[in-house]
Amino acid sequence: MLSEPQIIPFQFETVNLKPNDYKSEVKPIWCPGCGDFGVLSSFYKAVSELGIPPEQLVIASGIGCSGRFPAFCNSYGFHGVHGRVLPLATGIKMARPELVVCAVGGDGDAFSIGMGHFPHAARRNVNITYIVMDNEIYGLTKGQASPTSPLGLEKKSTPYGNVDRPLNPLLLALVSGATWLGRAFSSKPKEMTDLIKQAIAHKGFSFLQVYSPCVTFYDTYNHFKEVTKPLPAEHNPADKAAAMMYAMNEETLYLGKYYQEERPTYDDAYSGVRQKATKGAYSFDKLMDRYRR
Ligand SMILES: Cc1ncc(C[n+]2csc(CCOP(=O)(O)OP(=O)(O)O)c2C)c(N)n1
Ligand code: SF4
Ligand SMILES: [Mg+2]
Repeated sequence: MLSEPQIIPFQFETVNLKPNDYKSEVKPIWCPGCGDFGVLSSFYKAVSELGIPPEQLVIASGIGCSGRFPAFCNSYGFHGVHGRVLPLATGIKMARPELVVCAVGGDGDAFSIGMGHFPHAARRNVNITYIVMDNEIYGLTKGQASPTSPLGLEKKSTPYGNVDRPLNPLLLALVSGATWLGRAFSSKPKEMTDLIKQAIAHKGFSFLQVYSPCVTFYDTYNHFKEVTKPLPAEHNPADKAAAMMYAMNEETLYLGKYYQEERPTYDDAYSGVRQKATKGAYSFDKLMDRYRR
């Protein structure tokens, strides 16, 4: 069952635009059938239904096929360097807290080179939305194993089978302190749109893992159709232990909203520090006083 997102009071007037109004003039160059097309369509729909003015929306990305995402959106965008999307998005949010900031990227970008940033963004509860298009492979560099590739996967970088156990992004986010967690599948657009809306509407660090198959280097459409299932209707997203239990299930991969909690955000906490810093012992005026005497 789809749930209504709780809309945060945005600091701007919402607008009435169609999903197509969020499309840029740049046409996606993904391979036909790539799951990322579905994620992009759901994203257009989600921001249109939330009424976010394009000039109040920033999309930051890392490097990978998925990292091309901001170019296809009529909004502000920043295609950063590999693995650094979270510091980038954090900086944007700290400098312009009134903007809606979304970070997007792939599983390699997020959990290989960018891994050091993930638990920290989660524990700080930066008020941004992070959408990881997880195809369990490095797509852009033509099919090497990633940290979410299954054991035994035979690909160019693992011709005798992958011996690295995959990590579990949802569990990692949960234990690190993310305050909103969900999982979607690019072939389930309605549910995915609803989850993107909820993730953006949540005040705090929202993490959405989207299974988004790479048809060219690792076609997992049939696999995910078989093993995914909606979270049971009775699951209470305030129950962290239950969220953990569902996230640990490796046979059935549950889709939906796993967890949500309200906790002060990093940007709010930092605005308190800023206020103190302008008046306290280390304020610019107080420091300058030393030289005025
Ligand atoms: C510093 C650095 N190291 C390595 C690369 C090469 N590189 C580009 S994208 C990528 C991985 C892409 O995989 P993923 O993040 O899963 O994105 P996908 O293409 O699957 O969407 C790598 C290793 C790079 N661009 N920069
Ligand atoms: S290589 Fe894979 S991830 Fe990249 S655009 Fe093609 S299908 Fe999508
Ligand atoms: Mg990938």
